[in-house]
Amino acid sequence: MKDRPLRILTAVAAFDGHDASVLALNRALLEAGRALELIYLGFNMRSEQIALAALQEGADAVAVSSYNGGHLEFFPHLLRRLRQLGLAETLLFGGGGGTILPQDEAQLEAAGVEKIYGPGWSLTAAAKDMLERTLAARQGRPGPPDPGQELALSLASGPARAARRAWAESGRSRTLLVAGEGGSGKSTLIDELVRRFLAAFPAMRIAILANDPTLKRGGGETALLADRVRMNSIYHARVWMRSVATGSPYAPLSPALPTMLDALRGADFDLILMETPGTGQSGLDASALGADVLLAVKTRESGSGLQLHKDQLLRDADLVALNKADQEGARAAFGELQGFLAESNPGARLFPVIAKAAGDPGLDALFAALCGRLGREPEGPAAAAFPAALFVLVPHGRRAYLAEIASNVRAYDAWVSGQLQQLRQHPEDPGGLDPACARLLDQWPQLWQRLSRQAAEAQGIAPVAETQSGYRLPRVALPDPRDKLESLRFLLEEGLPGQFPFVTGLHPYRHLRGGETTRQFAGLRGPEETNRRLHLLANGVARPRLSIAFDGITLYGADSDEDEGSAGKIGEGGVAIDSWEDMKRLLAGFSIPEISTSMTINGPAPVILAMYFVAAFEFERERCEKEAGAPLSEAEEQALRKRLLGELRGTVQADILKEVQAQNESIFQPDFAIRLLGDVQQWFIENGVRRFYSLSVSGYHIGEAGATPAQELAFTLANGFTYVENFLSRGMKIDAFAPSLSFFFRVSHEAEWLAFGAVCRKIWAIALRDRYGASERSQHLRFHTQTSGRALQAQEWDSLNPLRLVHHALLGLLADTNSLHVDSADEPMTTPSQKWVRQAGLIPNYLREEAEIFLIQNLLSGSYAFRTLMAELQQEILAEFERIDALGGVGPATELGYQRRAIAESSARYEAQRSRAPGEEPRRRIIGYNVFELPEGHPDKFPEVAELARCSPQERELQLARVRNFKARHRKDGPEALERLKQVARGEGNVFGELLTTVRHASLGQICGALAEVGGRFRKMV
Ligand code: B12
Repeated sequence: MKDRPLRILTAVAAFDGHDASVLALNRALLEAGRALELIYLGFNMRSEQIALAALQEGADAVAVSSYNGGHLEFFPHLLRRLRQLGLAETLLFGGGGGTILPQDEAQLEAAGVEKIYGPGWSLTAAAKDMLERTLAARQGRPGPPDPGQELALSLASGPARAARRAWAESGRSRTLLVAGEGGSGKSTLIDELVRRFLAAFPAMRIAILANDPTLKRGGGETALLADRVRMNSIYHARVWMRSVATGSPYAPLSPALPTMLDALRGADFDLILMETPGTGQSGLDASALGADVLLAVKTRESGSGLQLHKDQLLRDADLVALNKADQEGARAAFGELQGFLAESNPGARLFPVIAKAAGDPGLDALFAALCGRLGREPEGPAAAAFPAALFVLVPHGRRAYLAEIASNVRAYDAWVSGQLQQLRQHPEDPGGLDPACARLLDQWPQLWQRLSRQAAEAQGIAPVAETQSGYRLPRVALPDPRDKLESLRFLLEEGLPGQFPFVTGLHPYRHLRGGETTRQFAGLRGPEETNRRLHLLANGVARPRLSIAFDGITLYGADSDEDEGSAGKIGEGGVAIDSWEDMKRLLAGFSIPEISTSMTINGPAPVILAMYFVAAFEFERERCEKEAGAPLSEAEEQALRKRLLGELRGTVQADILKEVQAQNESIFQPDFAIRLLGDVQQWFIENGVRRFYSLSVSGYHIGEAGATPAQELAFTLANGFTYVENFLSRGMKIDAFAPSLSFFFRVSHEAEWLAFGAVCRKIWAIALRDRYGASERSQHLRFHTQTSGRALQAQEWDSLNPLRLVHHALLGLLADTNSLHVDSADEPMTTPSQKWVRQAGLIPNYLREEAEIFLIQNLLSGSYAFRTLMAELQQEILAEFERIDALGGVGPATELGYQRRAIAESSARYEAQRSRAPGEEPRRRIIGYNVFELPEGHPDKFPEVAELARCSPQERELQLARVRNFKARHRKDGPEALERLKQVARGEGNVFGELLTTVRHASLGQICGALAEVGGRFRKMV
């Protein structure tokens, strides 16, 4: 008999979305050549949830990655929870790159963690080691080989029995089989049904058996069991879920299912839901399972009438759900299904549902009918109405926007080469040129003269800069006007700085001093400590540009006191903000109208932004009252508010699409989250907020999650165009919002970074001009750049990372970025300490003030290498636009997980390339990491980190006390404010407008909880 495959459960720790390593680890485990069933839980998993899943899944080992700090508290808490559930023998593995220091590693292993894999381990080696350790541990205690018997045993275990005793209701188990193709949304639908069952029947006990296929890969038979990722409702005392592998590649269902069903029935579950694997279920015989109700899940892709006639499941089904009913074409599919069922299975009932939406009426109707069939409640209304279109990200008529933009850009290039060809063929007769080109050429000699002087003088800048050796360099290097062909090429392909297509930059002349471009990311410990860091960074800077990092708890819209096991994460990796009062502490001592503040916050962005606005207002009010020596009248307050709104400057990231695709900080159902974002922008327009960017469309996180440069740029620009389409569809005018959009990219070691700024500015400008008819200001693509953190290494970080940083910063400046953050050399281990922040902050100043090349603004103009790279990168980006277009645009592609998969594949490739297999040449050479390395144990290999930015227990206690105190003070007014907010969110009102009041009465966690009740919680994706 075959040995039972190992069952390993992987997850990312609570309030942590760093899943790049665990996703690549999953792949390495599945490719390691062993029989394995891998259960993946997803990111942001609390220790209670992980331990419960380990119990229910019968896991031999649990592997958790933790990057957002607090590991010294989190892992021991998880170990305690595992032991409490009787899982003392389940091995616990961990990793978190350089953030888990060698001394932490030793401490955690001494506390009972089997092994922490530090930055010296490649993922392939870590996976192999984990499997060997797990196998060795299991050999000492072989369990029953049959998964059904094993499930029965775990159900009979102490903790499971104790839980069952607490369950009140008993009766006959009913079984519901949910069948449908892969991608039809079965897991989402099951989760929504479970949520409704739990709410409607307070004593009902539910078990779920989710089947997934076993595949042959990497020399072993393995299964990736990831249904838990999609499910939010299963971590509940009355729910037991087991992920089941089919056991062999061609089996439609696990042969152990009947024994498993018996075990669950024996354990008195009231309702057992079985989910079929979806793919490869051609041989599925549902009748063998004796289900009481068969629910078939279909989508518009389920096929035409002919296909339907071949589908036995549809003939047997009691209920049929047409999921994703909001998609174009679903109505027609509904009609076909209706016709088929009327003819072939008249007893079945059909429901159009949108499982992803919160409180979908179609799903409510299906639920009512299901209750009826399970003998619980009368059936609902006989007919289920087809839903009116819900939230529409991009209207159907404009769905081809990305393909159209790609052709706009290609058309521009074709027009340029046509013009150049014309001039090449008739150099003396430019009359055949487009009149605009002829004019450009005509004016060029004078413009050339003027550019060297007047434009520069207008900005108080000398047009010519002198080097220390006495060379007189032009600030903008331009082609000789006598060379007409080259002049026209330059003007059309690159443009003068400040002129379409803005390849050489948005502004005619850039200031020489470097201070303007820096915007260092800061956030550590409590609000006061971060405030001190912000003052340090702003010291001596005329108009400080702050950039705030929030801790994991804040990023997930929770309160510091929400989860005991994650208390160690308070103030780690960013500042802890629970209420508007914390925001005020954070900004103390700054003159708000004089600063510009960038906030890296996404899911809870509207709430944090409202806190910022309220804190800013309170500061100004206090200042005015102090000056006047009296409280402000209502009219004065109004006037102050109006003035301040026009003055507030900054950016809030708020880019939900890239959260779903890469950074994993979504907290609401994406459609609802994007509506909130639109509310902010609408409110800005209506209330004269002109200097605050409501959205920073971010590629950085896509890149750091593992995307190639071209993927990062393409996905990000595509996201940007999607927001444009969405805002237009809400009736906003392009020139009212386009200038408020900004972008955020990474720079790293790949050659493509030499051309990224130029290509992105060009694509944006052409699209905004030619497709959207936008003004010149709207055609400007403004972006912030940050050097890549993932390119930095823990090995010899103090001497080697600075080399990388200077190179990356150089590329950022060559791209004429509008602002730049240079990472610190100690980035792989901790929030940057002061010494390394200073070094990082001064790198751009070194490049622009001490080094001389940046005296010339358009250093790359005319270079063959630059132009070749531009052409290649542009081609790759446009091809990616077309791939996304073929999937229906950014919204549908994101829902399908296209970008996530593409990023994860590139990320795993990157890790494999940098992996150091003994005796093999690495495919990606990284100095000091896989080539030119110091020997193991060398004192300089992992230099000590002198200053760790970790929150002290006292600071944590202070934060906990503050949030508890805030909630206590608002016990009465808080609930009323939250109720009002929910009303606005349910209706058509502007949620941001209401939030400006709500934040004065409720904490971040309370507000996000209330909004999630209305809009639905985010459902993770693999
Ligand atoms: C990539 C990255 C991101 C990406 C994450 C994308 C994603 N989907 O994963 C983005 C840009 C989105 C991001 C965001 C943030 N990040 Co970040 N991020 C990193 C970075 C650069 C690399 C981490 C990584 O994934 N490396 C790739 C892996 C494969 O390699 P590795 O880390 O060397 O790990 C090796 C081994 O340890 C082992 N391993 C790792 N994990 C595990 C797990 C198991 C079970 C096993 C067996 C092995 C194993 O495998 C690797 C093999 O070589 C680090 C800094 C750094 N250079 O390490 C910061 C870092 C982890 N981030 C940090 C922070 C603070 C954040 C933010 C909170 C910032 C903010 N306030 O907004 C956000 C939070 C995001 C979130 N949702 O939680 C801090 C954490 C600081 C701390 N703990 O004190 C770091 C250290 C940077 C810094 N110095 O500030 N980040």
